Amino acid sequence: MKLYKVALAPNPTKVMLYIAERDELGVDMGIEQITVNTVKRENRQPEHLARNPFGTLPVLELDDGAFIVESLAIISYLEDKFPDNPLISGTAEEKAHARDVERIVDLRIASPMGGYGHAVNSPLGYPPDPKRAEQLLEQMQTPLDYLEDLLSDGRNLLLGNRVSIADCTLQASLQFMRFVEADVFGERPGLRAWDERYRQRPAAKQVLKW
Ligand SMILES: N[C@@H](CCC(=O)N[C@@H](CS)C(=O)NCC(=O)O)C(=O)O
Repeated sequence: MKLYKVALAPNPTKVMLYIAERDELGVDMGIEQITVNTVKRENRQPEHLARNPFGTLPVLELDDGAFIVESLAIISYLEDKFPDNPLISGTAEEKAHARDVERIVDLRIASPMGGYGHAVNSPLGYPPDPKRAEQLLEQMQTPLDYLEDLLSDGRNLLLGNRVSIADCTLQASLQFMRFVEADVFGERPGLRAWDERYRQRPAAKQVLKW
């Protein structure tokens, strides 16, 4: 299998962290990782559009030549394909909670965070937009409080003491925040401590460049 990815971008980084975490758990999925340079617009060239008509990353190419083009679908596929030591584990209720928290992180935090980064200090050169930045920051307050509340019982990671896909999704977006020198956590010591802890993990040290 091949993972087409690019460093720094949150959705590919989410999958790269997931693969590195599974690797730490002893699951070698044998995935070759290939960079597609988005700055050079390689993701909009016919070669990549043949893999994914939407031109986005990540893309997982299966051994039979099929492609999966959504980051969460890639993770779900790898959970099914390599069922030993999965990241989504436990009872049906625990698995539902793990997926729920990941969706909350992705849809309610990571998504506005991407826009926020571009509104304050766009690496693609978009002009600063303080009004939009303020609106997006406002949108993130309730979900950030939700995570701070989860962490208030002293757990190490978002779902407890075992790494989850929510940790991967949140950290992948925070790398982008660090790159654009933005900070959305405010007065949330639990999230700040989680961030420090997560970045000490071998998977984080291997994948994160910022
Ligand atoms: N819903 C998709 C979103 C993928 C996505 O938007 N990827 C971004 C990087 S984080 C991308 O490829 N952007 C380049 C482009 O759209 O040209 C997923 O979860 O994989």
